[in-house]
Amino acid sequence: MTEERNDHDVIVVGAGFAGLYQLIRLRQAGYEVRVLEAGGDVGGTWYWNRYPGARCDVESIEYSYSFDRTLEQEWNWTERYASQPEILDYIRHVADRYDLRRDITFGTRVEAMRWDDAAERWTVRTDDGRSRTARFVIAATGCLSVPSRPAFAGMADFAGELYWTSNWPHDGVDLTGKRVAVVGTGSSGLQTITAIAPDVGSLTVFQRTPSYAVPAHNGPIAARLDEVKPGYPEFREESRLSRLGFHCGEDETGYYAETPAAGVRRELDRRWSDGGLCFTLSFRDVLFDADANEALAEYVRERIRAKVNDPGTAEKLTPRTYPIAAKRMCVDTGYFEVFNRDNVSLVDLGEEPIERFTERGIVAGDAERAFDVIILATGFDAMTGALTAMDIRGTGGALTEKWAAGPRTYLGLMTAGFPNLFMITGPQSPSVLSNMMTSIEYHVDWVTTALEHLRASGRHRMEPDIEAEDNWVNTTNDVGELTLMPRAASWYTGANIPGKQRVFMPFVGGVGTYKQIGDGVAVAGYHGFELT
Ligand code: N01
Repeated sequence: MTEERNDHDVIVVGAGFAGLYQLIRLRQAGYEVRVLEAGGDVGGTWYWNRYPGARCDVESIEYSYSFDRTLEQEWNWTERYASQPEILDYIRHVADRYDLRRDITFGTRVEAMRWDDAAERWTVRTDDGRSRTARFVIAATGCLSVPSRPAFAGMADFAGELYWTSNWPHDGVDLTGKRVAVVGTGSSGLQTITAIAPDVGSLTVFQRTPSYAVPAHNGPIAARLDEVKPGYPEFREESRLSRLGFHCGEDETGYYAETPAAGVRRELDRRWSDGGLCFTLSFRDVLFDADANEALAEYVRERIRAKVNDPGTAEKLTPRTYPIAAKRMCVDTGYFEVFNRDNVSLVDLGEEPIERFTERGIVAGDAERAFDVIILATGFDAMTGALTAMDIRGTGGALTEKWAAGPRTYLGLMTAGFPNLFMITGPQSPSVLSNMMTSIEYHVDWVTTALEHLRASGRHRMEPDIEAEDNWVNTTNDVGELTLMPRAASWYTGANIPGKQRVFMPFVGGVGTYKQIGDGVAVAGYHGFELT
């Protein structure tokens, strides 16, 4: 075996969808690349989040690579929404097909990066004590990759099994007949609860905030694939120019154009029976106008009441405290109906807060409930967590200091004072408000083209100028403030992490608009970046 070298053209951090595509593009462009990955294999989020029922909430024909026409023709998704095992099979297939693993070091977590201004290189230190250098570093570290792990009092005392959905055992867990608790009712919690309810002995759901959820209407998609595949390139191009990075039928009208109520109802019924996240685009003012938003919210509440037999339980499951879509919507496959089962019960943490864990289970309100298994689905330190978890030092100090009051980036691609460090789907880009595959491919292509431009023009250093960055931060904040989204205590704002500065982090102007801006910046000679 040859000794792995220590100096590279480019180091890519992360071997999920972003890191793998970045490796492919850089290889094609003739760069020598090393990918560093903490997990034992490729897959990123789909490698770690193996909990029962894990599934993508963007349709499989959209949530897949578009860069290779042969790949997109030869791969056949089986369901409208792909399950985690199928997505992992796909990403492994990609790794095999392009022989990617030879440039990836697995089981290695990046702990620190330091910029050497004289050498104009990054030194990257990993948890095996090793240091490598590279001219460029590309953080393909994901937006939802650092779990939030609240420390409940007495957690260590619990004598049963305790699992996090974000780091599910690879061999699976046998929950048959067991007394199971799930804490957390975001997408991960909803999917877990729906999947395990029929198998467990009893299931107790600990809910802090109820979620709005739209039905998936999942099912086989062979016929749809036959329809889309002949025109896949055009289909993908439409996605790239759309609002969310996938098709939603964006000929939507404004809410007031559809009043009186019959028109509103007709549109909501239509979107509901189509299923999926496009429900939030029923009217173009849903994110801007409180009445339009409330019309959607009330429609979902009515649906919840119709699904849940016990009115008291239905009311507890009904979201009322934040605008619909201001927190990430969930896409469900029978979640609310689960609460009609005799073996399922709901604990509203507003009425009965968790006091502590004990050897036997959980004390909430006045009651101790005993469990064999506790599952925590408590979310992530989103968007900035993976970047600030590394000790990154640029020309002016640490990234954590620079971002103490919230992330500051230019286009979500770079941050001033950290030359030659790129982020794929970084904060202040559409990222989590879009089909991640569309946004990943756009960023990877943009970064690769920028590196080629540097090389062709005999330059080797790039960073945003501070004025361009300030303008972009203001633009992102201003566009965010125009919407109802900052009104929810969501992970989009960092509100789920105690002590994290509350700032609305994604760019909400839409994927197509963002692409036009990013393309324009590049065409204008990387306007707002210093290239030296
Ligand atoms: O995390 P979340 P997630 N005590 O933050 C609760 C993507 N994803 O992993 O709302 C008690 O949404 C918390 O309560 P609250 C998708 O983008 C996609 O489920 O903060 N409860 C909330 O109920 C998604 O949005 C897919 O009041 C506590 C839950 O835990 C994102 O990942 C599947 C608590 C966390 O929900 C994150 O989803 C899975 C505490 N101390 C994930 N702390 C699909 O593609 C937190 N909670 C379908």
